[in-house]
Amino acid sequence: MKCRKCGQRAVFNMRRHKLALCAEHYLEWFPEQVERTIGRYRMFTRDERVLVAVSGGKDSLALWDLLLDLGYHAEGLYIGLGIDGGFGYSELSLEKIKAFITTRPEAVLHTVDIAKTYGQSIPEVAAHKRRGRGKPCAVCGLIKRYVMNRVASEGDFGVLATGHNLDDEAAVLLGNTLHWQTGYLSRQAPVLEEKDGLARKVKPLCRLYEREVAAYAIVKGIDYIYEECPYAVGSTTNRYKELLNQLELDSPSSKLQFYINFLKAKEQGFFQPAEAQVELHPCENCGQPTTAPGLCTFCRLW
Ligand code: Q46
Ligand code: ZN
Ligand code: ZN
Repeated sequence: MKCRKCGQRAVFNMRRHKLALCAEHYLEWFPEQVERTIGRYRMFTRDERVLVAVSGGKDSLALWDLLLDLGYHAEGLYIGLGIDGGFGYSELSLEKIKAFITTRPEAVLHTVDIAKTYGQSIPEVAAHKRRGRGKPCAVCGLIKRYVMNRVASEGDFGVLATGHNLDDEAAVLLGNTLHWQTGYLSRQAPVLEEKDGLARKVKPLCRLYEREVAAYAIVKGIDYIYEECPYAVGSTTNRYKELLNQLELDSPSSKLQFYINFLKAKEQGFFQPAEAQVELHPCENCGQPTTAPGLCTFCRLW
């Protein structure tokens, strides 16, 4: 297959666009797509400070690398979860991030190790709390959200960016739709605006397929951790991803259409947020915004 732009040998073929590109032109095409998404949803400008949540995986490292290339002020945040999974998942993730920043001397990395900061790793907290019994994802999600918001507010970052790609978003959308989670549907978006001290949350890769992000990371020479978090293996979200992959195989672009048409429906007024918007106030212990009276869910957990 030949590159549509220059006729050289193509390294990557995107069925959904009927577009094959060589390495050089793929490295041009991909950032253009991300830049377009950032502009289309007014995610942030070059004057804003962006905190990128990095896990050591392809999506977050590709995103960070790309934002630096595009001239954005993007600093990284790594949260050490203390997850082993028999192969040192958390340690390996941090190693990949450290290797990445040696290739980008301008990159600033913030790290928060959960066990060192709060006394217990994610699997340890999960084992002791009703909320996390059996599966630590519930406590993990809560803790990550809290730490991201805290670092963003302490470091004066107005924007928090995550590496969620189209496959992630489409899988979450499928889950929310199957259960008609109207509250979640009203909040699922490429941008969640800032509110009462909580940073704006953005997903600049939300219109790009997972395999497109992986191809970008590989062509760009970014070394990332291939293994998923051991607790993600066999998760419902992964099952939804498999279903959507099947669908995509039979009819290319269906994943993208599913997500994009959902966003269009939202713009037209479907999935309105519930009337009574809950007020946020500072937690009595840590000062972070919360809807819960008294202590926030994070402080209550510990
Ligand atoms: S929530 Fe669950 Fe993830 Fe935390 S424990 Fe791993 S899989 S990292 S996105
Ligand atoms: Zn080319
Ligand atoms: Zn608190």
